[in-house]
Amino acid sequence: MSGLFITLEGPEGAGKSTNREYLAERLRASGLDVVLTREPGGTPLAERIRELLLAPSDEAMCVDTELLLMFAARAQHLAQVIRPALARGAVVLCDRFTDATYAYQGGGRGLSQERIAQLETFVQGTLRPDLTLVFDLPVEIGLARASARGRLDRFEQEGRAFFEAVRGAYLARAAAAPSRYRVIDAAQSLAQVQQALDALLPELRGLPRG
Ligand code: Z5A
Repeated sequence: MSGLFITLEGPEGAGKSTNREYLAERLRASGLDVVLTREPGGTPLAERIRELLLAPSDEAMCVDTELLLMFAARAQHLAQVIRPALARGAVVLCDRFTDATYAYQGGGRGLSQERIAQLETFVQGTLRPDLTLVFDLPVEIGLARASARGRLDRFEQEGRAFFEAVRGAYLARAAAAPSRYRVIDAAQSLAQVQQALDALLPELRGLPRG
């Protein structure tokens, strides 16, 4: 593979969706072939799995079902979008990936890291992101931003303790492997967050491919 795989992560309302287009445009302006995508989703079938995962339902979803659906969507996304784009040398910019599984299904739902790691290897083989940007902010700010958008999805209906665990899991992963993660203070104004992204651009453009 000769492309570059960059993922955007962070808790609720951190600004990933707001900033992913900005980052994609800045990288495209450098002449790079950028594929902007997201998880769960990124293909028609994976987007249908996303709908199952996000829709509030009277039937509680088992945590193992949730975990397997995340990886089912990921398998489809990898086969249809991510691996072909990396093979042709593109930069893949993905809004959430397996770090979200460790944070939400691991930190939030309490599933073991070992269980998640087994599925990660089964579905991804050795493929891991080259770089992960963690948009970090206090839970109460993220929840206020998300709730201002209106109707809450199945995850957004969780309580504060769930989101504190999610945030803690992201920060622990970033601290454990600092060469792969860059933590961005997402509580700042949008202009300041975008300045921080601009400061990362030389590094992103210069990352080794493959
Ligand atoms: N999930 C999982 O459990 N396991 C997995 O493996 C994966 C996902 C892959 C869907 O993800 C859910 O799937 C997610 C985790 C779970 N559930 N949750 N929660 P998603 O990424 O599609 O949905 P999301 O996390 O709910 O995204 P989000 O809330 O939309 O967050 P965001 O994209 O980071 O935020 P945003 O939409 O860009 O911004 C939110 C609002 O804040 C918006 O009105 C902006 O205008 C505003 N904003 C953004 N930045 C700023 C700044 N700097 N200042 C002020 N206001 C701002």
